[in-house]
Amino acid sequence: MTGQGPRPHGLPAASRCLVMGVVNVTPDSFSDGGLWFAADEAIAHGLELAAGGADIVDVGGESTRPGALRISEAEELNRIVPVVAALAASGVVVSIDTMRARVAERALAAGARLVNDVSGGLSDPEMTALIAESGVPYVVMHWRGQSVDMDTRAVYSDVVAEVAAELTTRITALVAAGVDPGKLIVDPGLGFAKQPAHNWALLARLRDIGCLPHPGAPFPVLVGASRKRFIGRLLAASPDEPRPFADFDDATIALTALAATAGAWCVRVHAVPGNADAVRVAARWHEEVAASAAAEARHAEAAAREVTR
Ligand code: PMM
Repeated sequence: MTGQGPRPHGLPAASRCLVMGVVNVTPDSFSDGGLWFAADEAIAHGLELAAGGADIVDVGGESTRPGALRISEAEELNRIVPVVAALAASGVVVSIDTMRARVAERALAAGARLVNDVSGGLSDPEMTALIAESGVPYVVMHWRGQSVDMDTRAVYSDVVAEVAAELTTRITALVAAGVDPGKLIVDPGLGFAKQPAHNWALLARLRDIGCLPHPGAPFPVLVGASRKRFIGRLLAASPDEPRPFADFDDATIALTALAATAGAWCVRVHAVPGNADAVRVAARWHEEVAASAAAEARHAEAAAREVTR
């Protein structure tokens, strides 16, 4: 069902899974911290991602890697505003990755078109009102607390059911506050208060994450698996020898193809071109599967008509 699922209003529409390229304007993000910390480098990188096939470029100023401490709002604004403004002025569809309402507001004023909040509105009580008033598409990620100690919250008896229930609670609160459910995108929050086994269980049941028991479902699903630790664990030569981040990109592309085939609306990735190829391959594969299923149904119908004649 790649590209055939629900789509939020106000964002690029394609008959395939979309690709969101990541620009972390941070000194300490998990896989690319410090690489694009200067505004001109971040802008050049965002333009490169767009030229390489990113449908959306996600700009973030605060690292959310496990153990990360918060930075000040002023520092976050200094990092992201010039980057968002320059990319948006160049025609790039920009998403702002922030947990702060004031940062989201400034980014929207600078031209951002989507708010990506890893806390799903739980970190800043003012975020919900901003999203309701601005009417922009909003990513509601599953989150259980700030990164500094999130690993201690990775305790589930049924991770898919609990993540779905907690996302439903967030969606109910957002819609009650006036947010249009047609603008909501859900995200299972891979790596956020999740052990590797939790991430794999969520990936295997992606459809359940979109099909929440709430009016407006199924919701578009965003998947952020790129370069996350659970991939390095899977591919480690031995448990104490994790793969370096730079070597995760081929596995990320494989996950992208699988997520697109499972109906993901968008994948959030660091290295764009290979993932942009993968979503196109998945879409063409899906198109053929759908065409051959339709042909089979037509044949079965014709055969049934022959029998009843
Ligand atoms: N992961 C990170 C940051 N932002 N946003 C969404 N919606 N989903 C994610 O999985 C996600 C995110 C952390 O990744 P990075 O620091 O390696 O970019």
